[in-house]
Amino acid sequence: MKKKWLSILMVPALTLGLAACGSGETSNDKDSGNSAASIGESVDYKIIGIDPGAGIMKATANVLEDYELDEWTLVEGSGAAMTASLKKAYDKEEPVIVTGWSPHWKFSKMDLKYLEDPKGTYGDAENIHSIARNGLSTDHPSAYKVLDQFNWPEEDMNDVMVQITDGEDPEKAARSWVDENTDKVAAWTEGAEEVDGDKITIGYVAWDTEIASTNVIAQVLTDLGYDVTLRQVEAGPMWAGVAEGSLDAHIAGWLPLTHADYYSKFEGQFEDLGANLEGTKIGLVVPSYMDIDSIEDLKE
Ligand code: PBE
Repeated sequence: MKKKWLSILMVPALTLGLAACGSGETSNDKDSGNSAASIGESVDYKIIGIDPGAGIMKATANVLEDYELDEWTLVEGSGAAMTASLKKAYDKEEPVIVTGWSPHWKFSKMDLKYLEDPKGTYGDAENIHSIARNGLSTDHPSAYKVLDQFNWPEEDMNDVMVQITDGEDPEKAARSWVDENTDKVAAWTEGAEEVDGDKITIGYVAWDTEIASTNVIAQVLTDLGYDVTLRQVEAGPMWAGVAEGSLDAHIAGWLPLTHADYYSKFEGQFEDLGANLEGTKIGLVVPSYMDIDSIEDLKE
């Protein structure tokens, strides 16, 4: 089936007088060079980004430089605005390019692909780390123990994310996951004593991955007797908050590369409790129906 957007792409190609080179074949011929030009025009040379503090924004700025994509703009927004733009384009089979990451529910709801990154600017697979403020182990040993023992595979996080995407309230989605996975939760709380209403504040950024994980940890700590406050902040203030002690912890450290700047800026002022999820990825994500495979295809 010929995709709708392919015919849309022919219009700019025609106006540029390039159609003669490839005519009907243009969109399917990756070597012609014409399809790359058309891709840029078809999305107005825009990559839909997220919040400016996200590590993926800095990485994507580096990508634009490394691949010499001078005519391209990285549009700032939010995680929610990015998925809304993606979904809107996807439903109409229109071209769209977003900054994306895994795990993420978008891959279970849409047929998407990462653009290859032959220069490796986005780095290899990473892990998500739990980060505690200095002194947490003595002030709140039970919470510290839970955060230290917390780890889950991508599929579990995805279960929670998908529930939230389907309209469930994040707190309720986390609650039902915790209730249904008591053995996994028991491993995280092993050896952690119950407390009596001790206050603890966890920071997070409104990325879908972190909304899911942070709400789950909040439920687990609440069950242990903590009075948990979740504070939604930007990425910079999240790292700074733990370093300064206004936040007790966050479980959203994408390392070693995505949050490398924050990590080195505050090194010594937090405790890295290690990975809570292994094998994450960041990159440029497009619908599978788009006729490009590599970031290099964006270059004219
Ligand atoms: N993310 C999701 C974040 C980390 C979590 C990839 C959007 C970032 O880029 O900083």
